Amino acid sequence: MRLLAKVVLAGDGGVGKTTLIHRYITNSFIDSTKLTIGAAFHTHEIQTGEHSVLVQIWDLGGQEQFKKMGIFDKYFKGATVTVIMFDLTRLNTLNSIPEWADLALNSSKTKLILVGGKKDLAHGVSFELSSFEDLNDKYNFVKYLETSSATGDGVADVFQSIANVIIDSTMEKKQKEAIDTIDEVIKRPKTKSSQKSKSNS
Ligand SMILES: Nc1nc2c(ncn2[C@@H]2O[C@H](COP(=O)(O)OP(=O)(O)O)[C@@H](O)[C@H]2O)c(=O)[nH]1
Ligand SMILES: [Mg+2]
Repeated sequence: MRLLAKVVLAGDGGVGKTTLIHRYITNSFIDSTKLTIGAAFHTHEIQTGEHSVLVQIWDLGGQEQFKKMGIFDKYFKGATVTVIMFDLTRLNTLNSIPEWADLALNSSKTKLILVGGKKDLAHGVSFELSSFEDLNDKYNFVKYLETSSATGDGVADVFQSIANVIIDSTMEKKQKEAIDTIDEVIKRPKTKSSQKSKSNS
């Protein structure tokens, strides 16, 4: 199966979103606060088993500070997966998770993946999905992962998880469509023409 999906990165400025994409795509670490990918989105193909998932990854490019101004409708619209990132070395970045999650869910039916970045600098600070019980009750994260773009730790896992979510969502959607079709067929009273077309097929 070949799929295409929009993936959006969210999270406060400086948590490591741009560096994470860069690490994944080029397998290198750039230690610069001014890193820009120079485009609204990056396209990348993720191979997973027999499936190939083409993801369009949207990065905020420094506009994180405007999150209260309601300019993000287009940014999140149509997203299949949103990665909400916080910084394991600045735990106040956890406080913004609900805002980012609400912004994403207000504009799309996206699934959410939570990522704690800069694991290499975190001096052992580490969480599990169960650590975020209240948040998770509300937002139902598909997964929680910790990453280091400096060492590469956990980076590939994020993108594998993204691909898996896209594959699962597509399967679910197809299944739902199939069930809807069956429901429709079952509910529809049999007419002469539908009988006829059935025997013809
Ligand atoms: N040591 C370390 N530094 C990181 C990591 N991720 C990002 N940084 C640094 O943190 C700063 C902000 O990263 P950036 O990707 O620009 O954050 P963004 O604003 O969320 O896109 C940069 O100086 C990065 O080099 C990481 O995993 N480990
Ligand atoms: Mg950035």
